[in-house]
Amino acid sequence: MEIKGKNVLVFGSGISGIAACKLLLAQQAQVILYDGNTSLDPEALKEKTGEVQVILGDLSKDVMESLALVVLSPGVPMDLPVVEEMKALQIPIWGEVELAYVYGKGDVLAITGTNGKTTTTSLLGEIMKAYKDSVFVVGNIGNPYTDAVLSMAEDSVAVAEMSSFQLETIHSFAPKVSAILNITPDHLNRHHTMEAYIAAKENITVNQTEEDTCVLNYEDEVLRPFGETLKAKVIFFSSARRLEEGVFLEDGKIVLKLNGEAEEVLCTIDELQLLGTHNYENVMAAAACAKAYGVPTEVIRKVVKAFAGVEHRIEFVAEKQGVTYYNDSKGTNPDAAIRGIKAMNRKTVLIGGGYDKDSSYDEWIQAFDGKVKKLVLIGATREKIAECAKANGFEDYVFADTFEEAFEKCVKYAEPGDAVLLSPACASWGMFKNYEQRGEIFKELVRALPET
Ligand code: UMA
Repeated sequence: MEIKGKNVLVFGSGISGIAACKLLLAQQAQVILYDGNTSLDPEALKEKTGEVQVILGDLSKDVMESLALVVLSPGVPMDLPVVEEMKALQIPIWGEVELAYVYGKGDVLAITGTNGKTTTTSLLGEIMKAYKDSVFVVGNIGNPYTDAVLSMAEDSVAVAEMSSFQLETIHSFAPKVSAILNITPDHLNRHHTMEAYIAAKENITVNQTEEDTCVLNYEDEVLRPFGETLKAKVIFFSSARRLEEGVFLEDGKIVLKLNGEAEEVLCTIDELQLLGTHNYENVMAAAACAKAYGVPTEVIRKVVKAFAGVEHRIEFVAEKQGVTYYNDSKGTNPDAAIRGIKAMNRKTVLIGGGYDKDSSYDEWIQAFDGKVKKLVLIGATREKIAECAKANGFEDYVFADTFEEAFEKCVKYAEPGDAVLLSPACASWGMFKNYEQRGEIFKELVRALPET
């Protein structure tokens, strides 16, 4: 599509929207930046983007009818009434990822899944950087894909973390290698049904051909049969069994058995700095993606052994007065938080609760397994989680009105030898800008505690 001189509306003025505006201005489009939030400052937005028209609040029919294209930020739902109106007017609607893909250069390696995507994307990014010069790590990880586009060349590689929100609005996006790590319920308030959520994740493969590869978790009940339906070559990985072909964990070793070649040991799990089965799965997925792209095993081996994990994901913060503090602010859904609590090997005071995504908390509470000595609940979901805890026979919870109060309560309940874990099973929205900010504030509070 030729967009030079045409009116293009960017919906959402967060980091994706700002980056999309800059890319569109570079293509000489007439850019309108639109946001539903009327309390934003148009001048401040223009300072970030350059010469755009800013519209906040209501969007008139006249403006809508003048549009050649709408670029949607990931946080904007496709069933919002104003988006429905745009669809009715048959205005093409692209997600910010689609825009980046259309104008980007080089190959894309894309990773999705409910949990583990940030760790896997970071690790694959590191592997690719050890192998090639021009590598961009982009997407849901916090770096808008459109931001990287103008720096890309034909030999560039984008390693992209893709959320279900982003995958809902792609059209031609075709990664050379894709991976779906796992699918468990999340974001049901946005997608409404599990089927729609699964469909969004599976969309990552929709434009792949026989030339491309899709890496899938053999132990995931949705993904195993899904592998049978794909045009792309499939590489399975498994943490629970030896595979005929694929990447698997056996006797504490990560084994590569690919392309009909002799099997080789990538590393033992003792050689990794990452802990827990879910992390071994992330390593296997990243290794499978890198092998599919032709990276030599030796390069992959060196990087996976050196990789120390990502911030906000079961991150050790400090030991203060004999209590160990862990930041798992990235535990934004019950499944991720189950991994957080499972990683604890001592009595734990746990901070939970936050934004309501219509999740069910039963399995998370059941995973406490006698380890949680006190659950400190915050945010919109605190009553819902308390009810669920009671129904599951867990009554050691208290409420806190602010995050600071929750933290003070943790300090009070934790005794030497215990852990304090921020792993809320909920998104941060409503109390914080994002999970990073929640994690940073937690770490600041920990650091401010006296040493002894
Ligand atoms: N807005 C509206 N109307 C709406 C919704 C939003 O006008 O109905 C406006 C808001 O007023 C705000 C802007 O849109 O000004 C925010 O846009 P956004 O929510 O798309 O946020 P960005 O800052 O662009 O960040 C997005 C991703 N956010 C979401 O998907 C909610 C970031 O993922 C991502 O890092 C970034 O693009 C770069 O790709 C964050 C996230 O929480 C980390 N992701 C979810 C997750 O991981 O679970 C999916």
